[in-house]
Amino acid sequence: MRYLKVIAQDPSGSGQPDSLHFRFYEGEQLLREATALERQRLKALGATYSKCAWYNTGESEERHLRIFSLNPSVDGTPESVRLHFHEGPTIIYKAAVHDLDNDGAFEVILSGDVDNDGYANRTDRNRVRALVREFLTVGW
Ligand SMILES: [Ca+2]
Ligand SMILES: [Ca+2]
Repeated sequence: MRYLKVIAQDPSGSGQPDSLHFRFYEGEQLLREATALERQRLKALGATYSKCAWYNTGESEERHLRIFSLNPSVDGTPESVRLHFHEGPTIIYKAAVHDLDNDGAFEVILSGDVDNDGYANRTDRNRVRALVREFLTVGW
C-alpha cells in the first residue's frame, strides 16, 4: 500500500510544530522524500496538519499521519481517502472520506476529533476535507 507520511515536529519546544516532513512510502519502505515542487504543493496540507496538534516534541518521528487513497475501479478518481493518525506503528485515530457515486466529490466524511481540541464537530470535518483535497493535488 502506498501512502504519504506527514511528520510534524517542534524541535524548539515552542508548543507549535515548525518542522514538517513529507515522505512517500510503499508499506514500510521509504520510497523518497517529497521534491521541492511537491513540498510547494503540500504547503497547505502541512498548515492544516499543524492545526491537528498531532506533532512530536523534539525531533521524534513517532507521531505522524499516513494518508492514502483507494481507487478499486481504477478510473482516476479515488472512491475513498483514508487518514491514519499514528503513534509509531499504532493507529491512534482515523478519518476517511468516501465518494459513493464516483463523481469525484466526497459525500461522506467520517471524522472524530482530528484536531484534538476536545470536540468532534464541523471544524474537524472541514480539516479532513482540506487534508484530502490538498493530498490529492500531488496526484499520489
Ligand atoms: Ca460523489
Ligand atoms: Ca476537534
